Amino acid sequence: DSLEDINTDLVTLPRYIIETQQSIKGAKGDFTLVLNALGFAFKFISQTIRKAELINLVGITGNTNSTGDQQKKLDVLGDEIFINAMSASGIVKLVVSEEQENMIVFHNNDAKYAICCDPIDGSSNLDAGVSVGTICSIFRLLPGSTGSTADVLRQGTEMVGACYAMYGASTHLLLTLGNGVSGFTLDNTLGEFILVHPELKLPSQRSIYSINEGNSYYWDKEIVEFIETLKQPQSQDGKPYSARYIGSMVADLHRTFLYGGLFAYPSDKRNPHGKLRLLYEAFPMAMLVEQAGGKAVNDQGKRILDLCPSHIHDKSSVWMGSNDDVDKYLKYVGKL
Ligand code: AHM
Ligand code: MG
Repeated sequence: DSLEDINTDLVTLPRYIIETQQSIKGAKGDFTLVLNALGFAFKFISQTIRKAELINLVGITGNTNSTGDQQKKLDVLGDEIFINAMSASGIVKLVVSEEQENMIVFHNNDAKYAICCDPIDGSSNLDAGVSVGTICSIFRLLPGSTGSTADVLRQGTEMVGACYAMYGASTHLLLTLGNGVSGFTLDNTLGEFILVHPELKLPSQRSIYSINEGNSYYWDKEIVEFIETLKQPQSQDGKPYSARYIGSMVADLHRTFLYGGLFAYPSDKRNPHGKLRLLYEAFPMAMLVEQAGGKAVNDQGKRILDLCPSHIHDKSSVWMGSNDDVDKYLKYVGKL
């Protein structure tokens, strides 16, 4: 590139935070510190993943996490990086992590925020170099709270923000503070997330479905039949839907944000609430999807953000993505 082509007025994540501070639901200036800490954690995890194979971090540790999965070394590291960054921010009171059975409460006296996170989602893909990500929901503590599960066992509509970082060919960050979705890409040389999609909108329709069809033997008959209808030529263009399933929620949804389509993880006979966890998978993704103009519901057609977990690791079935494609499901099951 010639020097004239260089943009000398980049919107970095810290600049974006300062400039949008006013529009954040119920947030004061201290929100800046939360997002700075998140940005740092994402950069640190990103760099660690990129070095992993060379410094022998791949492979399993032999421990199991709260939901019984085998932990990878990187899962453990990602979790530590994340928790330390939140603690050091001074403004986060508690963290719920997929990798920790119990909520972690810090001694930060004036802290006002609760963060729920999956530090490295899709980690079963790590050794094959497939994209993984960190997913977070952000709550403000209840008035007078000194940090308890009540601060996060709330409806999804109570989140003040949500974001994910995807560690792919580049590191991408999608963030919502309840006022649309902004997309950033990490500039590795500057060490800064740069705003590249100021108002990201999810396309309203795209004939792509993303679901683990290997589970179909255990699905309800209605779900099997609905997916079959997607494989028939569609009225809009005479073509069937395409199947795309990476098996890494962040990567499957990142594609959905950019191209559109339907992502689902339904319940089945073995998993009555599906696989994905509400607080740090379904909620933050549902908020981002809705803020980008899409829809997010459970098997029964109930809006994900209206659900309320009773336990920090509760799960929910999900159907999310383009408005018209989610509506197609809702119509099929008689919920529209
Ligand atoms: P994880 O949090 O243990 O990594 O599991 C969540 C992941 C999601 O990223 C992905 O959508 C899903 O599990 C894939 O599950 P499956 O392999 O059953 O299709
Ligand atoms: Mg995970």
